[in-house]
Amino acid sequence: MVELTQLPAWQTLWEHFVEAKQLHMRDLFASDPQRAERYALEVGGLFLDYSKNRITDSTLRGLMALAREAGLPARIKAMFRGDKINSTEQRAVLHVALRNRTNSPIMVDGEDVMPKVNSVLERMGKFAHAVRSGEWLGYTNQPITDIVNIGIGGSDLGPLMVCRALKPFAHPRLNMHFVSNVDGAQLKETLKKVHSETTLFVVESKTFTTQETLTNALTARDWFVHRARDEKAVAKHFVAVSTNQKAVADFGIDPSNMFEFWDWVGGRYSLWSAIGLPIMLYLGEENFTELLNGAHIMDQHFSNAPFEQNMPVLLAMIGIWYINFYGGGSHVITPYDQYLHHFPAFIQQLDMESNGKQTTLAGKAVEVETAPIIWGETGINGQHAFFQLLHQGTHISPIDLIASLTNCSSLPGHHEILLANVFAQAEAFMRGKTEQEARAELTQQGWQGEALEALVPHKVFNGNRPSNMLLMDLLNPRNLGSLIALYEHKIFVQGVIWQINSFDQWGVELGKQLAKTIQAELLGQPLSPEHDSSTRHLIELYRQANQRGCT
Ligand code: G6Q
Repeated sequence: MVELTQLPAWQTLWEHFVEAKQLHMRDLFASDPQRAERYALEVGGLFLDYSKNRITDSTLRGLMALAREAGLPARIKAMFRGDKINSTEQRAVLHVALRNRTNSPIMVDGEDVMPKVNSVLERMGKFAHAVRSGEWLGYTNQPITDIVNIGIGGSDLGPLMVCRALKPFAHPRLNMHFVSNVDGAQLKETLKKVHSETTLFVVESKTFTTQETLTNALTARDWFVHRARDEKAVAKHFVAVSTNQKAVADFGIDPSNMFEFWDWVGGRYSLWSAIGLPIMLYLGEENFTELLNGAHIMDQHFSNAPFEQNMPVLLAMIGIWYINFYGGGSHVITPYDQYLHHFPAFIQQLDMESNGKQTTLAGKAVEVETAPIIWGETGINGQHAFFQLLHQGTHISPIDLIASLTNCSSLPGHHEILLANVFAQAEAFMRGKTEQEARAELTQQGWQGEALEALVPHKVFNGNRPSNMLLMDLLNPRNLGSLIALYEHKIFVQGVIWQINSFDQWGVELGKQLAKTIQAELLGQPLSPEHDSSTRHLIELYRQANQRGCT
């Protein structure tokens, strides 16, 4: 594999960058009245306006050439075909199979995975129907009113984000709770809100060895058995989602209450699998299917559309332009939609755990920056907090602005304010305010002389700050499915360009290993001589505090 920095397109892009970095988007818009029209794209229910980026036709030509030279067409085919592209774990990467609505065969180790996928979906559907209809009864013959999902990372963030995003589609009887943190506060506060007789616990863990999840699940089980006074009642109130049947059985959950998935589903890509069970319970089978349909639309688009009109490829390559050429190592996600409150955190894991890598597939150190730091918050709140840095700070942080066009709020006036703000922010980022404009504005307000001149520099906005506008007609299951799949594929494309494996996560291991030793030491075992002085001191502080107790 030719190294990225040796590819001809990489060199050409650097030559182009020397000129391109002088350009201002104001001028690009002024010189091309068709720019917004030309740099826009619609896929399913998603509309992308990428015109407010520091790009020209030459930039896009160069970036698409780079994608081709980096072997992207072959890598896309390899993923969809079920090749073991997660090479460090020797696994296929097949979240696309989970939403393969055409059911075309996808082979892993000589076996078509589609029958297994469909059979688990069917079981999930039956179970969800039983719970939602009130047919599934708790140990005192009452229907379920509360579902508590216990899981962390990929076994939490996806279901959490989707359930919160699609709350208006939820069953009116059901309340959905999520417990991920091993800090007992989260479980304790959740258990205060629910009743053992009407609560269903869904324990989600791909490996079923994750300490946080198993600790929370055991505590929840004890809490439940203490109230039900009957071990057998657990079968009506605990189900598991895992790839590890033995560990589920050892934990005490009847394997007939287990929903299966497979090692070719990565944790952060797993909401489409049985890990989506809480989504199906809360929103119903039909809405879950719509979520899959939306993702499938994006999958088909991604694998078939020419790169120049391919939404994930465009977003990924424009991202590469900023990260690797402008040196902008941060990317902001701002939904102008309260229901998408958890979306930035979900994308943060998806991107940073996938592409936060420093070793290429060939085992060498990468020569370029990889994953940007992903951060964000609902946009309108962000405007009153961190947008100052985006407008006048010294970093380049491209921003994705996400909103729904149709006003579905029953509260008059709100949606217009929201949308006016998202459009205005994109315009302000692009256009900025020149010194001349700032001076004229202040003069009109009555400022003059030294006071005027002292204020002018502070009122200048350089503009030329990149943003992508992602719009949906409505935030519904189908459009959300497409939106999530868009980011999944964008991240995959960037991983291909950087020649890294986007589907492992060895970086989370070291801390876990060390925590095991420290946990024993907190409980009184002698301190390991291998600790540094800071860690030893921290452990001592813990011991002293716990001798004093909580009063
Ligand atoms: C995701 C990661 C990670 C994982 C959690 C939970 O891709 O691998 O976030 O999902 O560590 O793991 P389990 O599902 O095995 O409990």
